[in-house]
Amino acid sequence: MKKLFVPALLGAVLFGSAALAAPTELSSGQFGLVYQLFSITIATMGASFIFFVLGKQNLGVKYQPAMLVSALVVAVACYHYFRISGSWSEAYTFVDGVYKASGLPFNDAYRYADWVLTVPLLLVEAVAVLALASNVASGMIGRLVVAALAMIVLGYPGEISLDTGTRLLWGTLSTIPFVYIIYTLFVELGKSLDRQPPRVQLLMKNLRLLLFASWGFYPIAYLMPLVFGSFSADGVVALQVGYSLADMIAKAGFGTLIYFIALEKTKADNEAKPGNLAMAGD
Ligand SMILES: *C/C=C(C)/C=C/C=C(C)/C=C/C1=C(C)CCCC1(C)C
Repeated sequence: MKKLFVPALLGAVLFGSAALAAPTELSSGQFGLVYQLFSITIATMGASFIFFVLGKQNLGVKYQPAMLVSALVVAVACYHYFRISGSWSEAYTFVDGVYKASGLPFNDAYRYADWVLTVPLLLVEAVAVLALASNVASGMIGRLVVAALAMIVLGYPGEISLDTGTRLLWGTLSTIPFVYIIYTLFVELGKSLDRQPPRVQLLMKNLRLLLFASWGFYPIAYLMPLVFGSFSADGVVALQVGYSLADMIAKAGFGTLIYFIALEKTKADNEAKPGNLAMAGD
């Protein structure tokens, strides 16, 4: 199964990358909003990379790999936002007070290439945190990663299509593995809650909320071109704004919460050690 998804996706990305449409004209407000947001996203990803690398030192050894994965996720995203932002600038030229299509396509395939790398890493991160809290089935991460790749591969043909029916069809197919992932994480995160100290419990509840709110944002952003009319200026702006906000929360925000969970657990481990050896470890 896994062997099929990767070549299929690479094929889709290569095939589709030249075919991405962008509206022929944007107001300077529309162009600028997306441009500024890409810029803020680059800054957020870069700053959180430094935070995760430096913060790792404050954590117990067993919590450090999760921070390393967080750092990788935001580094990969930072690079891709550079490319996305560059492509956005190249796709438009400023003429007579408006931004007109330059003829170079806006290449949104960077976004899907980014997801192929960062979504499996985020799942590894989520499962790593769970593994510290409960006995997670060993096959779970493999199934989640396959589902994530299926979700992205199935979403891509719809993303690059100008046709409403095509967009809805692939979007619906992509939602099937999406629901599986969300359901699995919801159940597993719920199970691990009772075994946590109260402070960690509250943070884990916030983590669950953040995960569902941010991941749930992607399919909504995906629908924006349909809400505003297929590839209208407003639709494309709403889609880019939605994906960028969701990415900041799902990557930088998620990693930051995991840092604070790991910090609390490190403290709890240290408190448990000297007086009560029998209780140490979890
Ligand atoms: C860092 C990037 C993340 C966490 C990306 C997550 C992406 C999704 C949850 C995308 C989901 C989609 C659907 C559920 C249906 C429509 C197509 C997608 C791919 C936008």
